[in-house]
Amino acid sequence: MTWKEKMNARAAAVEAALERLIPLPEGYNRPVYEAMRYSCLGGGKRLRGVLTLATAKMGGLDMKQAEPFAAAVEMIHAYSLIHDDLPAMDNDDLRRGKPTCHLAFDEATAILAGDGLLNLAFETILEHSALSAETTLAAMRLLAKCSGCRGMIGGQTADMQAEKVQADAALLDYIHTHKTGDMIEAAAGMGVLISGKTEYMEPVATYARCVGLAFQIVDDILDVVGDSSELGKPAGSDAKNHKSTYVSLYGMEQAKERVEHLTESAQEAVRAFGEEGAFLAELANGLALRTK
Ligand code: GRG
Repeated sequence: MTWKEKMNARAAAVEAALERLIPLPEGYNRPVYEAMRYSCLGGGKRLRGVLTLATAKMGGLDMKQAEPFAAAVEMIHAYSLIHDDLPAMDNDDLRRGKPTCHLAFDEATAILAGDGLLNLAFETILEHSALSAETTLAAMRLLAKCSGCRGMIGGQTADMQAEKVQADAALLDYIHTHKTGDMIEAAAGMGVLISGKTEYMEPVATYARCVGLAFQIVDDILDVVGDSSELGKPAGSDAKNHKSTYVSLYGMEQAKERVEHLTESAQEAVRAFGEEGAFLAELANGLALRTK
């Protein structure tokens, strides 16, 4: 199997787990489940979930046992996208090629769907983890920290500040590290923790930090050169919103060079880890070259 075939098979496994784990809409709370399923299913690259499956397998765990953790990280990611798209934040119309949640439903339902996915993520791990309480809690602790105020929410908060002041390199670095990078680190780190191979934690964290930053810089590049229909969201929105990005601060050439350098460092960090290390290295390369 090529890495791309592996990626697709694993993304399909994450999708199937989400399909099983997000309740079917019924009863008086039906709209919130409809909105959760609308935004979380049938779209997205499933990068974070696949990272959890891959690092778990790298540490010797059966990937099936990693599925609740992979689904949980994707639920939190989907919640963050729903809330990020709200009128109070980025006020976006298009996400994953479809109208954003607050347009397909309404603003209140979109807020609740995001909240619902956040809670369901932790409930999913608690209900479906087949691992020891200690291991399960270690993974949950990492996920809670990386998605919380010291992590993704912190990065989003700083990002909102950057709409009021021109971001300098330090602020931009904080935003990129926390808004995007921390969830990638949580995804990869949880796989390691649940596999019990804690000696892999440091190299995998290095890998995730490099991939996370490269991923965000590519996002900034695609906002300039990407195609809205391929991206499934509007291109050019950073410039429209006068937002500082890696490209606006350092220029396109330097941004591309940084992506290359970070990708090499990511690959170096996992080089020694056999077949799954090779998969992670190929994945890092695929993300650097992505067009959506
Ligand atoms: C609202 C608390 C809160 C946080 C929002 C993740 C985030 C924080 C905002 C998303 C804004 C954004 C477009 C960031 C750029 C990088 C990024 C996270 C892109 C989306 O991730 P992909 O490309 O999405 O992996 P898919 O749809 O493939 O899952």
